[in-house]
Amino acid sequence: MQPAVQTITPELRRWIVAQAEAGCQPEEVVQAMVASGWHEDVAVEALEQTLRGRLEEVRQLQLAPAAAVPEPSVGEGATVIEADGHPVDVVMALKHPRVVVFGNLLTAAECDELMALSRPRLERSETVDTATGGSEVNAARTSDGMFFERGEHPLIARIERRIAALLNWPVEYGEGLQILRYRPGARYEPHYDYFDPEKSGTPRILERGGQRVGTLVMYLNTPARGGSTTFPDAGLEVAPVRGSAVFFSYERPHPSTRTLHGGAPVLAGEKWVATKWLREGVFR
Ligand code: PD2
Ligand code: ZN
Repeated sequence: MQPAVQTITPELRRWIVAQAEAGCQPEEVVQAMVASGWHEDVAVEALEQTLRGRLEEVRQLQLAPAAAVPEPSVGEGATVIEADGHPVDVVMALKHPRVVVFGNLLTAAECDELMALSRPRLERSETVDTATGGSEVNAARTSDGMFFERGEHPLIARIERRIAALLNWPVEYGEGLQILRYRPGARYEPHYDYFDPEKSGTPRILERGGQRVGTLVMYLNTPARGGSTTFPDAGLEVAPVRGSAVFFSYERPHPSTRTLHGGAPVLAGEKWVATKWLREGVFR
């Protein structure tokens, strides 16, 4: 028996939406709720509220305009892209989700220098907390990390110019480069890189350059085993190979972009990556 005051929980909402999307008639849903102890009037109210809300969500989704996104010039079958004077190999491209894998984006010497510069500054990784706009230690990411300021070192500035040329996206729209080091067993649970529009802290985060619209993960070493970057919705795994990189873009902050991605556990050795996140506008 349900309590006298019956509240419409998120689980109940999800269940109602699932029933509706599976083609159940409203009367059947109400009947099922009544059979499991809900008062009929509360069941009808819950159904109405939930489906009205869902309709609004779907409307907003349809109306949400696609943002412009970074895009490398791979159109005419380019196998190499000259980016700020540095030849970058095009290894693989996927349309949806938009994913492009590059080879030789960074030289071995650049990878070594990035690791050396960041090593003394590594700390247990924090992620932006969309509930508050602050940052928090995230159990889903068991790596150590740090951020460089944009242009803080000649090497960083050179890499940022190369990325801007490669992805046709202004240097000023990029966040500072993030370095992550994964030890054996460390991983990064699948997630989206855009900021969840439903979270209360997101408007604060968006004041600095708007939404993230693209990600470039560059591999600074080749782990002995494991550590690929996975895209579960595309069945894609990108092997972490020193100097290569995976780029993906997302024109709206929504799972329909199929950009769910994670870092598979590192099974042997360490994994080092540098991530460049690209915003819609100038990141200050
Ligand atoms: O290190 C990775 O493979 C990885 C996976 C998922 C990095 C990121 N996300 C990221 O930096 O956002
Ligand atoms: Zn990510």
